[in-house]
Amino acid sequence: MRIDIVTIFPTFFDVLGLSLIGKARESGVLDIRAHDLRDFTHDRHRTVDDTPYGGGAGMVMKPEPWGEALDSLVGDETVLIVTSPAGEPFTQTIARELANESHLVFACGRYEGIDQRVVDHYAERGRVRLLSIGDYVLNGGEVAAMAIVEAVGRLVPGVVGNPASLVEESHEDGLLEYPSYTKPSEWRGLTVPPVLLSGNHGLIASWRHDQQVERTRRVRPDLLPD
Ligand code: 6GU
Repeated sequence: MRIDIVTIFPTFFDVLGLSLIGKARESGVLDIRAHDLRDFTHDRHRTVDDTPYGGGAGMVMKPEPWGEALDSLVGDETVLIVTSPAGEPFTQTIARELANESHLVFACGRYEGIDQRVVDHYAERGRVRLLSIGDYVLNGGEVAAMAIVEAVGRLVPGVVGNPASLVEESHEDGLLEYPSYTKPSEWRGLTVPPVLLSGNHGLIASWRHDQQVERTRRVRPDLLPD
């Protein structure tokens, strides 16, 4: 999968050279490139923002640098992802959809966002998704894009070594994951639930499912059917 990221802070994405995503890049499974939006400006100050029409606080990102940057990257196969607190909530379901794509382009907004015509222009010509990673405000879309790249990237075949580890995770079956334990069997007076030492795999599976339901009911009742 090819991933292009357009941002005014391309070095933000240097951390994608680490860990599993970094290994997948070295092996060629993921081709991730960060591009500096300012390289698509033509004035001496490399200006990317201006004051909002209609007034108000803050600055808006100008459409022209975005148009030049995205024209150079977006093709017929591309899904353009615009990170925005006003976007649709990003979920594991969307991560699975995006993991089937061959090319993602991320547009990371800063300030009060990108001129709306940029989204409208590319939505008329291809596939665009406005995505938010949660109900809180970040200073820009970079951290959100990073979260989406990691959530999608690890679902691309060959990125996570053992595909079985992708199955029993929070959100994969609509529930939070069950609690996990490893050795020693007693630590600071706390013991491991005896069922996990029983060797009875049917009993363990049913205990884990109960734990998932109980945890989800307690912490995220919104995920459970009514
Ligand atoms: Cl995608 N961008 C910004 N700036 N803030 C956010 C967000 C995105 N998702 C949640 N908060």
